[in-house]
Amino acid sequence: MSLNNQTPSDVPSSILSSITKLLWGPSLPPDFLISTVRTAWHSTWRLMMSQLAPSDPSGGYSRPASRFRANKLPHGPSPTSHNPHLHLYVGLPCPWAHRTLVVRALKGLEDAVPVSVAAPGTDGSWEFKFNNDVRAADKDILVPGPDNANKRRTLKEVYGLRKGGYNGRSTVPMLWDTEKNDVVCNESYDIIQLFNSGLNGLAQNPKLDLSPPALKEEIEKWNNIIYRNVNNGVYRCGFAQSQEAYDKAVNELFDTLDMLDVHFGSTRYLCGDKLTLADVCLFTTLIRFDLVYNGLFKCTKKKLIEYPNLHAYMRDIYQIPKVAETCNFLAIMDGYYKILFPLNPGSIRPIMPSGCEHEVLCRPHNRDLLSLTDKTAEIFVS
Ligand SMILES: N[C@@H](CCC(=O)N[C@@H](CS)C(=O)NCC(=O)O)C(=O)O
Repeated sequence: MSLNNQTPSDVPSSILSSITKLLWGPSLPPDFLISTVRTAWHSTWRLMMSQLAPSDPSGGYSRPASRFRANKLPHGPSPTSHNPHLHLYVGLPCPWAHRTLVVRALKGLEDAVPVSVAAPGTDGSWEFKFNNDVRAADKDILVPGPDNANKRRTLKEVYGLRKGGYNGRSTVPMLWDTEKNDVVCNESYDIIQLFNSGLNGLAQNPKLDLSPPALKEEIEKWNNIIYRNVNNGVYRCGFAQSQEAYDKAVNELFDTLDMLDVHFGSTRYLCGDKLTLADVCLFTTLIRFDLVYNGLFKCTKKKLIEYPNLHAYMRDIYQIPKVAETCNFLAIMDGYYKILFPLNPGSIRPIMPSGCEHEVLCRPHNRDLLSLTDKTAEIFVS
């Protein structure tokens, strides 16, 4: 082919192959090619991972602490406030934000706390959509949309509106005070505690208590195990930067899932017959397990569907009225597979694994038979 027939993109590769021929003959020695590319790719990967996921010296993922904690905020709304001017920012792929959507739905806080749903942009930061371009099969399922409170383009801009500005990570979930124009809190557990008991004057379901005093200690015990080994455990697998760190995380994760599967053989929810905040926190990780963590985060020892009791437990919670509408599977898969570039450079979203479909999750779970007291579901959602 003459140079004149070449497209512009052919030219650099033709120059490269001429140089290669001059230096090495007809082709590069394979060892040299592989070791050069491996070194370059590995250094680039390490650099990208250090931005995505800070690690400790052993290569283990070390999650940064949330900056705005409800209990530390001097100007947060009074928990009993009747007009708290709150607005919730979430992203659908995020398991931490998903907790707040589930508790908001169960407590019937949709009118009291309006929501704006952001979507991940190509650089991983959260942005708002003006046309709903993340499709949902069901019209009731939440989809990304505009910023209904501040009319901004990105979540970073919203964080930046607070007095004194903000340069840190613009994470979801984030609870915003529309009167004071300030961040109330960006830590999911604080937000679900506030939704559970702090806004009962506005909730359609004020009697539902997902953290009753008698169960607080047990809830905390479960949260401590599940946060480390499961909620953050899947991230410790996916973001591990050494074999040693991955092995530790993956063994702790599956040991805990094995233990939970046994536990759920005789108990309906984590703390007995009553759904609690600890169940909500476990649910939002389980619902993503086969969809994204099993493949992308290398949580490969087993699929969740291979755990009969855990899978039925997840279906039980999925089938509580209004919970399924908070689960947008396509947005979850896109959010992980298309955005976490260092883990999936080709950005190809795999086909949905069988067993993750709405129809499968609606199959009978028969877990009400395990309830010791009231055999009917404990959750009454208005
Ligand atoms: N500890 C926080 C974690 C929140 C979090 O890490 N959110 C992620 C999405 S899953 C995020 O918004 N990341 C954006 C960023 O780090 O810039 C919580 O529980 O609320």
